[in-house]
Amino acid sequence: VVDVANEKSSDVVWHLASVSHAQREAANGHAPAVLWFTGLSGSGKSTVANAVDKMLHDLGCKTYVLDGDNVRHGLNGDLGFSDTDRVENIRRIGEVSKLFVDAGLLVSTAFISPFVEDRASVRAQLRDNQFIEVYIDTPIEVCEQRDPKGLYKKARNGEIKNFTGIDSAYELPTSPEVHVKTAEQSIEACALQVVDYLKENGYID
Ligand code: PPS
Repeated sequence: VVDVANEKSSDVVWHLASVSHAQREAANGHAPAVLWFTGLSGSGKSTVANAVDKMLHDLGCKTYVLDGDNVRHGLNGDLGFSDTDRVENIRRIGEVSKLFVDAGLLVSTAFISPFVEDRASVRAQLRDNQFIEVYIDTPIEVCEQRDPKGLYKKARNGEIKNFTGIDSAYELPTSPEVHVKTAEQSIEACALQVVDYLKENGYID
């Protein structure tokens, strides 16, 4: 029995774009890329990503932020925090990021994205240099002390299961393009570190 609904139809034809990548890049005045922020809950991913977004916007770049909590209310509202759901969460975000990059934007994504393999598959789907991994490296003790949503407390009490860093894995990035330590410098300095990477590598002027 063939499940027709799940088969990719041969009637689906990929439309060629009438505006080229080069034309989009020239109009935007910068190269497109995804700034993939990864790190523990409470590490500062969203805060640094939004600070970077503001700096880039002020420089005249076309930008957007995809944020964990927001996306989980909409597009990924059907997903929880099992390993399988986290894999699907990141797969979908990867696809959405690819569309934003195709549109010529500098898109910042702020998801824990705990598994090396999932981050690697998003990278593999983009062209060279279009995936910039930004590791928000904040010790778990600091994240737990910050505990902005009270989730670490709940995880320690057993009220939340599968909490990253407690009873669910976070696989460390091995060679991130940018390595940010929020416990050692200000948010502004962290954001500047990312913006400087983009300048030094010719994404922006
Ligand atoms: S993942 O692992 O990439 O799929 O997670 P993500 O989509 O980034 O969602 C993380 C936010 O969800 C809240 N939350 C949890 N995080 C980790 N583990 C468990 N079990 C969990 N339950 C809820 C938490 O607020 C995370 O937000 P951040 O911004 O990371 O603190």
